[in-house]
Amino acid sequence: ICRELSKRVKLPQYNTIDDVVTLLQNSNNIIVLTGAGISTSLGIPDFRSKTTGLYSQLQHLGLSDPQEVFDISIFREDPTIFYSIAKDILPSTSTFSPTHAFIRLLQDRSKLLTNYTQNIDNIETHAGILPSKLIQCHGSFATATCLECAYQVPCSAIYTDLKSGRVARCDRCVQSLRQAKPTGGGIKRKRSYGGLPPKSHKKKREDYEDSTDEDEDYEVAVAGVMKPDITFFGEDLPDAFSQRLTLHDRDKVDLVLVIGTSLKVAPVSEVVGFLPRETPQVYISREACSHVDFDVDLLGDCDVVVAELCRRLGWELKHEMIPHES
Ligand code: CNA
Repeated sequence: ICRELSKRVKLPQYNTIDDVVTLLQNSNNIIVLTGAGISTSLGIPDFRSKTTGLYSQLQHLGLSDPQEVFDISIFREDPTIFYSIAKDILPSTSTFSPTHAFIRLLQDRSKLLTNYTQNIDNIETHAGILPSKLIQCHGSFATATCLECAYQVPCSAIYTDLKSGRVARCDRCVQSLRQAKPTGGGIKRKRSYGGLPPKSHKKKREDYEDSTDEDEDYEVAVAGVMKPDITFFGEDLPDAFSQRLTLHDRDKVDLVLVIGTSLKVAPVSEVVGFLPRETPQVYISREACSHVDFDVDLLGDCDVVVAELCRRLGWELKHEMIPHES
């Protein structure tokens, strides 16, 4: 009850951008909680921005709810839905935004406790955020795993499939299908049709009997589906998320920066309320977050806001997207 009451009382002493500058100067255990908004300047759409967000572009898939693209039970039923849009959120760049550079700067200045990112683009790694400082709450595109046999590969192995919108299949499953195949080769192919094929297909089926290409097509078509190791709705978050938060960070944190997220996806949306209320909480995003009462809202483009914070702090934030003062 005390926590709930205190949550409603805004800490009075922090209101302005200069208060945030002072907080940044004095804090040494900062939690930075990030979302898709920190990567939009790199051309990766977020989910919920009104005209540019992925959800507004998904109407054509005929889904009742665009979140279904990332629903694990729907993925298991029909992975083509996810694969048809994966290329839109797949990072094709190893660059990072000024906001990623800012988080790296906090790390270099020994001020970063943990960067909890909801992003799956793995760009924090390109920016040099150390694995020991990074929790990828929703996994990432760095690796992919077979739903059938749990074989894991780096995502580079299925990159071509992701880019072309084709469902990636497991190499190891393809191999074992080949090894299990009887020498005649025809039995498995016939099972796939579940009975006699329509007459019009007969010639084609006969052709299959001697066709290596068709054998390969079949083997690939029934092999295990590769799923990038991102956390879909309906899947558990990595254990490291709650372990780090409860056992490592909660008692140490002295400042919370929430950047570029609508805070609408649980359980990450509950992190701010879970941390001690006496810890100052700052929100940096384009629009205010109506369901969380932050001490300070710095509204605007996050790259611009962090550049301005660094300018006032006298910290050099090196990035090609930030104009240099002459
Ligand atoms: P969201 O719900 O789309 O919210 C993004 C927020 O950022 C919105 O409130 C925007 O107004 C704001 N925003 C967008 N661009 C900027 C900008 N340049 N400066 C400041 N604010 C900006 O996305 P969330 O991250 O809150 O939702 C969590 C989802 C999104 C996670 O499951 C992610 O996996 C998922 N996602 C990740 C990526 C990525 O990895 N880059 C891309 C798209 C979606």
